[in-house]
Amino acid sequence: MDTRIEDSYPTRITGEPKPIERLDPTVWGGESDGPIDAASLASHDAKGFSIIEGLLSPAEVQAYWQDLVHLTRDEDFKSDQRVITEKSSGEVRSIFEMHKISPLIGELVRDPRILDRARQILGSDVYIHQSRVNYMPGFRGTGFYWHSDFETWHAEDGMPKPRAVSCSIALTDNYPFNGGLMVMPGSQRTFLPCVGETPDDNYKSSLKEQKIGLPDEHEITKLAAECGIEQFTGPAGSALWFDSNIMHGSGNNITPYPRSNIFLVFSSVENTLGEPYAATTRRPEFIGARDFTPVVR
Ligand code: 6CS
Ligand code: FE
Repeated sequence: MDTRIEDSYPTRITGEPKPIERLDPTVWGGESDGPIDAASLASHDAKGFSIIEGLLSPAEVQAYWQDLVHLTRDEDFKSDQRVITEKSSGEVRSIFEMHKISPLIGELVRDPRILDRARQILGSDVYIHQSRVNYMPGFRGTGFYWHSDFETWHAEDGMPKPRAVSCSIALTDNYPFNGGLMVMPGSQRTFLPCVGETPDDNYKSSLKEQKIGLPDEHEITKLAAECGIEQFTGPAGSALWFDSNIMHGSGNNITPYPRSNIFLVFSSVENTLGEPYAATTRRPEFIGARDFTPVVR
């Protein structure tokens, strides 16, 4: 009997990658399932992302920012495996599992302004797949090349479907010139398989600089021509909700202004992780959580 699990989104392949049309919805809930009105829900469904200015107040953001500054100043904490440093400068690039490290962020995931939107978009109870802060420091902050998060979460964490959504909250002002996140509107409806086998312990290098799981330039060019490119900019406290499979990336930051954002990744309790679809071993749980307990207020 063929025990291989059915894989609707094969990736990390050899040979010629062919785009796959997404089989799954972008928005799973309806207007009556939460705070997002019908027009905003329809726009998120079409574009795969939505922006809410002022989701958090400046005072709230200041508290989260202080938490982050305190953490990045703690030399001992820098040796924690959840802290990813910049390849060149050694400065903090990301801190994972922030919802467990920071009680404030642990509360934020339960905040109705966040939780109710995640449940509405995913149309079910939700669990936290991953949380992180991407610090993107000034002068030497390096970006993230074009990619789909779902491609990695499917290949390396065993996430079956793109029934997950990220909420990126700006802790500092996000400008076009300090590494603001770029997205291709509507690209979430196309799954781009990537060529190349997943190396063992790939996460030890991919979180510093992703080399595997990147679509080829020809496919990125076609997608950009079809979808265009938009950018998330806005004052601290603004939030970008984006689909797990939207093509996105960010440039380097050589300005004096850090572009530090919290990322909270919600997945549906109908979309729990199995075995990796294209990797030999699971990634650590601080990257791909395996506690599928629904987040409740
Ligand atoms: O591998 C991951 O889970 C991470 N990599 C990227 C480039 N974005 C999503 C996530 O933080
Ligand atoms: Fe990403």
